[in-house]
Amino acid sequence: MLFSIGNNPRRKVIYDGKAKTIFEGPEPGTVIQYFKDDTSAGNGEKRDVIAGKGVLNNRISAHIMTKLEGMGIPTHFLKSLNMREQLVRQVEIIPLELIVRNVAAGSLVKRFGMKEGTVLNYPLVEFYYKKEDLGNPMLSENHIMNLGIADPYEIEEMVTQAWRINDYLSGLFAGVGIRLIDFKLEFGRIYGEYDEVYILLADEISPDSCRLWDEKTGEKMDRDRFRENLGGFIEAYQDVAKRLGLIPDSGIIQGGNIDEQIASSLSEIENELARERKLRSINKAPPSKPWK
Ligand code: ADP
Ligand code: AIR
Repeated sequence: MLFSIGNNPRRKVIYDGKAKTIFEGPEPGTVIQYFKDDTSAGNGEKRDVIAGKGVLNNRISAHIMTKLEGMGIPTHFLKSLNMREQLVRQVEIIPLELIVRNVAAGSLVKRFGMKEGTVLNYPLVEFYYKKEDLGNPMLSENHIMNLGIADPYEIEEMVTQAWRINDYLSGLFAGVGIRLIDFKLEFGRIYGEYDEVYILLADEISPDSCRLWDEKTGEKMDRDRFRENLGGFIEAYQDVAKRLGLIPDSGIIQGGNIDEQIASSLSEIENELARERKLRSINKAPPSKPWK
């Protein structure tokens, strides 16, 4: 297999993050996302390695991105390559985290003194600056424009997609007995031949980036299990994957060990629409260099 291991010395690392490594892709304009088992909280202050987390997140994110593409939301995801890797379009990441919230939890509770579990009257979209040395501060749209992070057209596109993603994902998870409390999105730009801009959903959507509560028991099924030392972390992630029908009911991780045979035999996920879709440019003006 051409792309099999994450630390293949022949492959160029573009970025080594807390949860994923980004490698150079096989074709121009593509990169490979390698999902690690490294787990962190509080911007990396608390860390651990939890066997199988990367495999589950790779699979869950590939599934969700493909579903979103089917809803007409352009994503970076192209196809899964193996149990830990996926081929995605390389984008210029817009250094923002869009957080969508349906229910008060996490930093919303801390910042505004709300009671955890309060259903929000109006789903909320917040922006945070993806800049760890500044502590990822919260931003307004006006900050985003003034700092030159994104322009009003791009902001509108990201927010519109965020609402649609929230509607779709709330239904997807409700269908398997899970409440979508909140989640984080990242978007990126790609440029067309006339320098027109297209916005794609990037990064991952998984229990690392969402808050997911069991509908009946209220049990947390996401990274808060790690943040709050609740135990049963990998079991919860595995349960999410099982309910979505992405792994067999017997699971792929037992007693802290991943069953490599089952994990590597999981069917591949391909986002056929991503190759076919004619992307919609959010260009503000007609192409400036039509002769190019
Ligand atoms: P962190 O940067 O917080 O350590 P990760 O470990 O998840 O996070 O690293 C993955 C990095 O790859 C993130 O910084 C993310 O913005 C970036 N990224 C995600 N999708 C793409 C893409 N399609 N093209 C380029 N970079 C991407
Ligand atoms: N998140 C925020 N930064 C990174 C991630 N993954 C996610 C959290 C949570 C949501 O964004 O996992 O689902 C809101 O986080 P918080 O801490 O602002 O309440």
